Amino acid sequence: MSGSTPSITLSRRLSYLLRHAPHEAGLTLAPGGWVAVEDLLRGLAQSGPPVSREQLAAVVAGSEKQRFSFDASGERIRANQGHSVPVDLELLPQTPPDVLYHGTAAQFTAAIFREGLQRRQRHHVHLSPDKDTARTVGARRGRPVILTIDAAAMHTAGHLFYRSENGVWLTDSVPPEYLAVLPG
Ligand code: HQG
Repeated sequence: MSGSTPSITLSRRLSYLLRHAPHEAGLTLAPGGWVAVEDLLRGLAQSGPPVSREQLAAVVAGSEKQRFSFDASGERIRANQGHSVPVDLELLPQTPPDVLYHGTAAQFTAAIFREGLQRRQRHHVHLSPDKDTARTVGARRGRPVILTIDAAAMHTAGHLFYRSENGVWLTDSVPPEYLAVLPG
């Protein structure tokens, strides 16, 4: 992509391979979404410009959204969330904060209040604990609208919530009765 720094380009390649198309680099995600670093580096070299271990480590450490992580040994890597390929991230259900936020764009709100929030291509609906993140996410697609989610009521009603390693809250869907537009 023109104008992107090498680390953004690599971050995008990693997101693509580790979340959406591991097979394109000959990779298979193990439970938890893990792949061996060695296999990833080989797969990257086979599917585009080669990448060194140091470059990989720099992108993982430099990702402001902590999109990727190494395991404790440093020999395996995964995307923390956002997958479209089937993978069990082995997250445990957790009690969410009472209120969570979802940033979307104005053109989607009518459908969202009809059908609820749906996970679309991803494994889960992504929710954030803060409004600013929600606003940034919503602004990617149009005029941002921030929705509040009554996570406490959903939790009481038996909906499961998971927290990914980078602080994003995940759930299967949010029915319309738990949603409201944040004024302003
Ligand atoms: C919308 C990025 C109509 C939903 C971001 C969203 C985030 C509906 C879009 C992370 C709908 C799906 C996730 C319904 C949901 N009718 N529209 N019933 N239900 N939608 O990208 O939450 O850079 O799959 O509001 O920063 O926008 O990938 O989800 O607009 O953290 O690390 O359908 O992706 O992070 O879009 O973004 P997405 P999202 P990364």
